[in-house]
Amino acid sequence: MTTTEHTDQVATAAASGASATERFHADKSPFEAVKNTPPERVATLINEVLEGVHATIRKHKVTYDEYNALKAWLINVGEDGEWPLFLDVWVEHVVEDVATEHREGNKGSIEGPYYVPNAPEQGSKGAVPMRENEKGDPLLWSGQVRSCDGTPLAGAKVELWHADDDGFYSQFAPGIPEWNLRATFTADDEGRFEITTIRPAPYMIPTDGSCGKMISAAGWHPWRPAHLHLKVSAPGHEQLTAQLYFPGDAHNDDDVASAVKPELILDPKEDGKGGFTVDYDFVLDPA
Ligand code: MBD
Ligand code: FE
Repeated sequence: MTTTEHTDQVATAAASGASATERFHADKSPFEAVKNTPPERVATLINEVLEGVHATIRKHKVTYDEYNALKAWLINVGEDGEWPLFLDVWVEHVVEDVATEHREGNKGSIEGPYYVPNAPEQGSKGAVPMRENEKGDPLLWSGQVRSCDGTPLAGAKVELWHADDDGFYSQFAPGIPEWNLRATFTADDEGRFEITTIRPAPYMIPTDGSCGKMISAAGWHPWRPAHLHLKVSAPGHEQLTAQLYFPGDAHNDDDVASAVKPELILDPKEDGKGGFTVDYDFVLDPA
């Protein structure tokens, strides 16, 4: 098995997949949310997906070997716990587009599989929890949360989570403190916040799991550009889920998860001490 060395332990696709699957079961109750969906809608959606599959089989004369390869792969995705990863990488961006197309405020982006609620509260100004010698270029980010009409949103919550300088997320890769690079900030009376963190590394889909095998079988690449994940919320407003990116990243134009939008690329300035400062504000749509 190919694994990535990390501290004294190894990050395997199956271990991070199992954590992501467990996280999903713990935080979301999807069957509750859709239990009143009318049968006609359920039938329409399932039929259209199946018709798409049938059409592909006929058009490309899919063989029994290929059908069995698909069957084996689908079984393995579940065994590797990689359904959250697969769906968030190849499907969620369209759900997100549809869910937010009415917005006038900030563009959002997908949540992905690695959000954990209730990260430690740091007030309006502070550093995200990090290790004593956390690797990565320091980043000081100042911003303000406003409503669409320009009103500052005092007390808005800014939840931030991101990968470390090796591209690993706490609680999903081994050997990282529980809340490393995860925090909740509360905007001050003017809706402002100031966050100290480090620049994350690009993220690579694990190559030893089922998603990685599909990627290499198709001749694709496994990379997401470096990104910060956010959820921004304030009473009376729609919650914003977003990601922010860094200019010049090799994968801003071909993110495997199709989740980059030009409005979400930061404009960091060198601080002359090896780090960066950046300003980025959020505008939330009234609910
Ligand atoms: C990530 O870090 C991520 O943000 C997404 C969407 C999918 C896989 C890994
Ligand atoms: Fe991510």
